[in-house]
Formats: sequence, C-alpha cells, structure tokens
Amino acid sequence: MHATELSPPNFDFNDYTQVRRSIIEERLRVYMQLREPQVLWDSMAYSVLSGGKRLRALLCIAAGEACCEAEPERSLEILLPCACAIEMIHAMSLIHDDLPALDNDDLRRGKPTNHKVYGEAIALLAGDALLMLALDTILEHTPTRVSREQILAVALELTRAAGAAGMVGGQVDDLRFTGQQNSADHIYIDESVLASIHRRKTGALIRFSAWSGAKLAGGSDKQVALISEFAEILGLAFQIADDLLDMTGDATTLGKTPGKDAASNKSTYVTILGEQESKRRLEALEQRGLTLMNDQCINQSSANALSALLTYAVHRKN
Ligand code: GRG
Repeated sequence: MHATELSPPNFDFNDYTQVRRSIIEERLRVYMQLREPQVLWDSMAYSVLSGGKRLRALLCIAAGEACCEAEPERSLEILLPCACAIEMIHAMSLIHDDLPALDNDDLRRGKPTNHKVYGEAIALLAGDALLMLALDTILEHTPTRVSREQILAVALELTRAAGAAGMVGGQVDDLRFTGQQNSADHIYIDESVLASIHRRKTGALIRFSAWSGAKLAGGSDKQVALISEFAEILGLAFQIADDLLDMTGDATTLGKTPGKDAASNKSTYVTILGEQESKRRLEALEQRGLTLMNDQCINQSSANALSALLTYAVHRKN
C-alpha cells in the first residue's frame, strides 16, 4: 500500500494547522511580553516569535487531542503552556546552534541569526534565559486541574530531553563524530551511530512533544506508548528529510543556508545511505507511522492530525 492511501481522506491539514498555529503564536506573545533587561527580552522574542513551522508545538497539541475525547478547548488550555515551552527550547537550541562556536550560521528562518543582530554574548544569554523560561512556563501556567505530580513529571522529562541525555548530548556527539566545519579530523561513522546522534539531538524533543501532550491530556499507558512510538518514527523521518533538504533545497525556501553538511564534510543519512535509499527509508517510515495511527485506542479524528503532521514532516520543502 502506498503511504498516501493511509492518509486521512477528509481532513483539512491547512485549516487544522492555521487555527492552532495562530493560537500558539498568540500565547507565545503573552509569555514573551517585554520585561527587563529589554535587550535580553528583545533577543529572546526575536528568535521565539520569528515564525517557524511550529511542528513540535502542533505535535504536542495533536497528541493531547488524540488522547482526549471530550472538551477540546479544555485540553488546549492544558497543552498550550507545554507546547509554548517546547518552542522556547527549540528556539534556544537554534540560537546556540547558529553561534560561531557551533554551526556559525548567518541565516535562520529567512532572517539574520540571533547573534548577527544582538551579538554573541546576548545571543548566548538569550538562549540561557529561554531554557529557564520554558520550565517556568510549564510550572507557572499549566492549569491547576493537572496534578502537581503530573506537571513535575512533564518538567522532569523535558530536562532530560533537552539535557546531556538528549539534545545537548546528541549535539556533542554530532560535533565529535560527524565532523566540525573546517575540521580535518573527520571520523566516518555508520548508520547506527548517526541514528543514536539524531535520536538525541533532534528526536528527543520531538518525542517529548508528543509524549507530553498525551501525558498532560491524561492519556492511558497504551495511548502514551503508541504516541511515543509514533513520535520516534516522526523524529527519524524528520531528520532524514532534513538531510535531503540540505542537499536539494535553496536558501530562500529553506530560510537557512543549504549545503552546510557537504561543506563541512558531515556524515548524514544521504552520505551514508545515498539519496535513493534515504528516500526509500522515508517512505517506509511514513507507512509505519500512518499504520500506527489506525490503532483504535486513540481518538481517530485527532489521529488524522498526527498522521498529517507525519506526512508534512516527510514531504516538507523547508
Ligand atoms: C537544549 C540546553 C540545550 C542546548 C542546545 C545547540 C544544541 C544544544 C543543540 C542543537 C540542536 C539542534 C539545533 C538540532 C537541529 C534541529 C533542527 C533540524 C532544527 C530545525 O527544525 P525545524 O525545521 O525549524 O522544525 P523551524 O524553523 O521550522 O522551527
């Protein structure tokens, strides 16, 4: 069966994402209201409110909705603080990733990178502040009808997804194993090492996004496990698509500099598997994810949104 045959027939993805994206943007602006020191908050807002696909926040919301039959508006209130916190962590990781000490990039989301506008010191500190604001947002703004125990479990999991066992550790191994820009001592790695790097660097926050949505919405163990498995598939597919886009995309569509992987002699799915095999893997991952979403243990109309997010992550152009 072709992946698109499993896609939801009567589901308007544009409509779904447009409505939720505008709610996410509005709520982010509330949490990002200017405080002192102004230059710090300007720098934080510059990166958080600069668009982006909001894939992770949408995933959190869609996962929560898939575990919650009744009262979608009440579930949205429960999910929004966490969904926004995830976008803050994502934004801070992009700020730090673009710094000269890491990727040294000038362009992000079609605009100059944070440090190009605010300087390296403020960019670094804006990232630090966003990291803490993310936890603050979950702890302060998650409605009190969610138990403190549940909120703490979500906050704890976020620290792990972002920290040494997750994004930071994955980024460190990315630097160590897949080559640094202009580095002569590039080490060739196999697919399992690459997968381990991306499971942490990119996959951990994507998995957390779906897991936290399901958890906060009160999903059963079975629902939470199914959604986590789905998100792991989505995370891997997202990364393979990213590697392909780095090779084929252009700066205007991508909003960032293409060809960085090849320029820095980096190992990617494309260099390890080749373009055709990478595309075959993507197709297989999409099919697996879509099949998982047919499981009747989750709300099927919301499962449509998760399926569509996977298809979007696989076929996106930026
Ligand atoms: C999390 C404490 C902490 C530190 C950050 C720098 C670093 C440590 C990690 C790097 C993580 C990183 C930048 C991974 C790349 C992820 C990636 C492919 C980002 C692009 O995501 P999209 O396409 O971007 O969803 P938009 O702009 O749409 O939001």
